[in-house]
Parts: sequence; structure tokens; C-alpha cells
Amino acid sequence: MKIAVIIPTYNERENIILLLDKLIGQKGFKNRDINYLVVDDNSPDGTQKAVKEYILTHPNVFLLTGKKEGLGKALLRGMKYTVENLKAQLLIQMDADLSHDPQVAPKLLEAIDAGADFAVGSRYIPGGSIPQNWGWHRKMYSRIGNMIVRFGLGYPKIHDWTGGFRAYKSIYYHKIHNELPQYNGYVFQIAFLHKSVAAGAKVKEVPFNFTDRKFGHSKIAPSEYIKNVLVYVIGNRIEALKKSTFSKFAVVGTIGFAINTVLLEIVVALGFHPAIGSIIGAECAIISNFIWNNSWTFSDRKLKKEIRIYKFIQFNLTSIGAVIIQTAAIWLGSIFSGTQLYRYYYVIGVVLGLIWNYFMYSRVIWKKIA
Ligand SMILES: Nc1nc2c(ncn2[C@@H]2O[C@H](COP(=O)(O)OP(=O)(O)O)[C@@H](O)[C@H]2O)c(=O)[nH]1
Ligand SMILES: [Mg+2]
Repeated sequence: MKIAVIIPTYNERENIILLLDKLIGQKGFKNRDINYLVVDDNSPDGTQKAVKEYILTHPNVFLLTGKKEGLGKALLRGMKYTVENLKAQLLIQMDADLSHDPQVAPKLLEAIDAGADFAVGSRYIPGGSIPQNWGWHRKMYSRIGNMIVRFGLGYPKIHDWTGGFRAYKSIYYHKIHNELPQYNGYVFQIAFLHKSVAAGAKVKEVPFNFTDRKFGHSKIAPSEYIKNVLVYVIGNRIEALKKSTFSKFAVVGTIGFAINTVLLEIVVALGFHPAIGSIIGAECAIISNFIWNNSWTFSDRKLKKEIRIYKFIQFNLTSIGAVIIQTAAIWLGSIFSGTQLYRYYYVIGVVLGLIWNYFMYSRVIWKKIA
């Protein structure tokens, strides 16, 4: 299998050759078909000159240059090049500053050999660590940021989202690269892992001890870190909610409720009995709910024309069922504690009625056909 190691650099002259030497010398890399790609954003410190000299004696090392547009863009360019030009099926991604232990790189490949699609170098599982000498605020940013992602996105089993020391099958680049150009810095690392997992990647974490760089300095500002992480996680949750069947069901129900109320008022204002207003309002709401749920909430299970009338009758009966549940809640409540608390039981009744409706819609009327 063809493998490529992608190393983004910006002012890493002192580090990059040391790192390449260590990687190429790894026992675990012998007998593997590995190329190395340095993605440098025209570093002013002479990184490119050092790499070009190194390439003269190391034909499996490549250099990709470009203008500085941030780490995310550099990584994407690197992925594109290794996949399209070097035909890599497996990619390793790591920092140039020796923070990512070269001895762990072969272990990432072993995790893939053992069945994972995406091996994540992790500082936050037993055997891994962050540097002792990091200031408390940097430690806190990193820990809290990763916690927010873990629990906010709902993947508690993945502990390190921002480390950026990883190996993955290039198929995930093909699947998700179109969704990535808007992300940068740490958020790029989060988005890449998150979208890969959402695309079905099986993840295995491999512990490693993150060491502070000896040469040069960090380019990624931690100040915006928590804010950017929160924006990603919250944005993602809102997107998921928008797509969820239940929230669409709630929107349709609210529209139905508004139709019901407005029609009741209009019919009464025209001089008719409120009971007539109620019947007209309720039936129009039911029709609206049926149409919207069929064409939007459950659009993936749209009803065929020939059964629509039959399903509409079923839908009406279901709605009567909700009215019965709501009335029964108020009636039973008033037997236990008198009629003063009717509003309280009304709310309970409405909630039970909603659960009933949602259950009937999703399991009976718009039942999934396996
Ligand atoms: N090509 C490129 N590499 C970058 C850029 N920003 C950071 N890097 C590289 O990405 C890796 C991680 O950056 P670093 O500044 O060490 O971040 P930190 O370890 O989170 O403090 C290093 O190898 C950097 O040289 C960039 O804009 N372009
Ligand atoms: Mg670093």
C-alpha cells in the first residue's frame, strides 16, 4: 500500500531535517512504501532551501510550496497532492516541530493494519500526555476545548480532536474534502476527524506524549481557540437539529396550532358558534399537518398517491386519539386534585399527545419500509 506523510511547515528550518531523518530511520517504516511531503508556505527562514538540499539525496521526499493561507489550507493542498500525484492510499499527518514523536508514527500504521480507518494520536488517554511546562491557561484551553468537542458533538470515546497527529485512509479525503475549505487551524483538525467519523471511519486512538518544540515558536494563536471550537460545535448541533425529523414535526405542529387558533377566531368573529370554529380550525390544521409532514418531515417516506386518502383518514383518527389523551389527562387530574389545576394537567396532556402523535406518524402512518 502506498503511504504518504504530510508535514506542514512554516519557519521550521531547524526542525524539518531532524524530523525527516528520524522518520526515515524508523524500524516500523522499513518494508513500507512511504513518501514524505513537506508543505511549506514560503517560510522566510530558509526551510525550503534546507528541504531542497535534502531531496537531492532522498528521492522519496517531496516539497510543495505556496503562499501562506493557514494550516488548514496547507494540509488540504498536501492531501490533494499526495492522493493525486503520489497515489497514496494511506496518509499520515504530523507537525514539523518534533512535538509529534516520530516513534509513534509506525504505531498509527499498526492501528490501521489492525482494522482502523482513522488512527488518532491522543494526548488524553492513558499513556499519552501534554507537556508539564505548558502554562496553566494553555493546558486548560486544550483540555476544555477537547471536552467541548467530545461531548458537544456526541463522540465521548474520541479524546483528542485537535492534536493533528494522525493516519487515515485516503478514501476519507475523497469523501469529505469539499466540505473542508472553510475551516482553519485547530478547527480544521476537528472538522476533518468529525466528518470522517460521520462518513463511517472506524477510529482507534494511539497514545503519545506531546513534547514542546525546542526550536522556533508556535504559529497558532490560542486566544480564539475556545470561541472557534464553540462556533463549530454549536453550528453543527443547529444543523443536526434542522435536519432532525422531530424538530420538523415540531415546526409543522406549531403551524397547525396557529392555523387552528386563527380560524377559530375568524369563524367566531363572523358570528358562528365557537364549536363550529373549533371543528373548522382543527380540520384545517389537520390537513396542513398532513400535507407538510408528508412533503417535508417524512419526505424520505412520502406516501404513494393510491394510499394517501386511506392514510389521511388514519391521520385524522390519530389526531382524535391525541385529543382523547389530552382530555383524559385533564379528567383524571381533576378526579385526583380537583379542577383548579386543570392547566397543569392540560400541559401534561399536550406533551403525552405529542408523543402519541410522533409515535403514530413515524411508526404507523409514515412507517419506514425496510
Ligand atoms: N504550511 C503551513 N504550516 C503551518 C502553518 N501554521 C502552522 N504550520 C505548521 O503546522 C505545525 C503546527 O504548528 P504550531 O505552530 O507548532 O502549532 P502548535 O503546536 O499548536 O503550537 C507546524 O509544523 C507548523 O510549522 C501555515 O500557515 N502553513
Ligand atoms: Mg507545535
